[in-house]
Amino acid sequence: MQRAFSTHRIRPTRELEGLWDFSPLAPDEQPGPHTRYDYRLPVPGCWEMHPEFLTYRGRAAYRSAFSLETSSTVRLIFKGVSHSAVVLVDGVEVTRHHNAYTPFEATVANLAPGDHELVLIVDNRYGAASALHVPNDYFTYGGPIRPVVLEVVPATFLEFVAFEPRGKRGQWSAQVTVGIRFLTDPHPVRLSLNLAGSTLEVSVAPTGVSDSHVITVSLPCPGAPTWSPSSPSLCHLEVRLFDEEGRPTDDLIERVGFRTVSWDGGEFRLNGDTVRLVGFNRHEDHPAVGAAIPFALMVRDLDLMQSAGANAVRTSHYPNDELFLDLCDERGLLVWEENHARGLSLAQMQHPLFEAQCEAVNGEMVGFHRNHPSIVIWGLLNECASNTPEGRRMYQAQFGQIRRLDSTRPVTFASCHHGSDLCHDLSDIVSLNLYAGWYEEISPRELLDKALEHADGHGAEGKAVIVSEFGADGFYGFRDPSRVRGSEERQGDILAENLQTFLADPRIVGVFIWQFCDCRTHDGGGWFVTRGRSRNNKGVVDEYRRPKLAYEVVKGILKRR
Ligand code: ADA
Repeated sequence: MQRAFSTHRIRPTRELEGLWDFSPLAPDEQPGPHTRYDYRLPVPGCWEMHPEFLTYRGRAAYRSAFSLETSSTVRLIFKGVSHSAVVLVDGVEVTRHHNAYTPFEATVANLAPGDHELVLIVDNRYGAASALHVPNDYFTYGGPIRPVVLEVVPATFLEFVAFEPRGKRGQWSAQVTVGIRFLTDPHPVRLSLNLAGSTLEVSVAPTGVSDSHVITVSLPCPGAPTWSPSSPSLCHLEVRLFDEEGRPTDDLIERVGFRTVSWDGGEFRLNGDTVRLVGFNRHEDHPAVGAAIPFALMVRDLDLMQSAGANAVRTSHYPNDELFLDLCDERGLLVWEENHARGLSLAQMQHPLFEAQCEAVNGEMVGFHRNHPSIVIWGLLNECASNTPEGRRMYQAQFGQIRRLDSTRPVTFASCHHGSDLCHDLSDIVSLNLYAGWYEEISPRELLDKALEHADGHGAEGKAVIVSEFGADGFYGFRDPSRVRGSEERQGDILAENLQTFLADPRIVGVFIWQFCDCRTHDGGGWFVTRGRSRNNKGVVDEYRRPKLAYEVVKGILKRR
């Protein structure tokens, strides 16, 4: 299931889910007629869920087929392939991509009627081609972890629709940007836009020879409902494309919400009202499905988070599945969505592909996800080298890129360099990861004061502050009356003290508990040996979503707020 609503009424769309042929590949092997596909694996899915590939790190080919009634142009959309992909249609490469957690597409023109072969070469190795996927405190799986979609498009089709709400309750209007793609010579076209009872017809006369044309229009929508956590009203924005005879040839439907976000004066406001974000950091991980989280499990995670009293979630440390974001839109859960990077050292940031791969992820994250009203913060580069001049240059570049793409949401990053961070002046909101009582033997109040004192002297003064992580290990089922480290009791104590301290401080506009569920980590030496069970055990529920004592502790505090 790719989305929670239909994105087309006219454009034929099918999801290529099911069992695909599967074959592991040698390092330089190209799939071809010689390839023996001895396995059938589910798509979406991760190969680590198959008993023979539990720890396989390498290359593999997934193969499927599709058939076309007539000569057609198809658009293949991959919602997430972990972690690098090469796509072949009938043996010819049509696109390649790095990063598990953002969508990408390939348009293949004029395919003949009949059967076609689709091969996806997936690589989950670390190394020279991979700056963002490194052995880390979460697990990088192998495979198409999110849906694959096939659309049949006309020679001129709608490429994207971007929505920006303008105004306020009772006086809403929309700024809508539409991308049109011409596979033949650009020619005049007509569009209609429908949103919240308003309609607009637009004639577009592209100039030049570019195969893509972008127009921006304004649509008054005075009657549009306002989206808020307590009343998450959504509207369908339907764009249609017409041929010269006035027949509709293509469409694109988005689901949007009218709301504003503001972050000046040390506050965080939604529709002008002060809101405090309270919630969890969440990894997309489960022992039975890896990172290929099915719809029912997304719903379960959201039920658990919301019934604990959360109004927000941070997609640590990568953009999430669009279906999850759809659910957040529907439920009014506020989302901090962040790009893909966790704890990279300066040397890792100096990987020759790092900047280009980040730029691509940022573009895809904002480009594909900007229409979700639930996303209220963009985050970047969690705990990377923001304490070095070279790191600062890279943070600055990425802040600039994201702001150029979207100026309607604040941009932040979560810092662990208390006392030495050089980037707080770049951030709209200052976000601090504070592990008082766990990594640091200090009270939450003292650690927060220490971190703020430095931050305020380095560009944070007057800015809203979020405690973006705090937490402690708690091994599910390990109860101990002496409340030792790792016991469920101790985890509950540490979370309670931190949470109560931060909630009592009016400057803190958001708190995100580390973390919602235990997650698998890289299985290695060095600091990874501190990860008992090769898991990050700081979840308030374990990897199977069984609540720990801490879940009830947090719920008790949040419900009393
Ligand atoms: C960091 C990091 C998280 C996680 C956490 C921990 O703050 O951002 O991904 O690794 O520490 O559990 O130590």
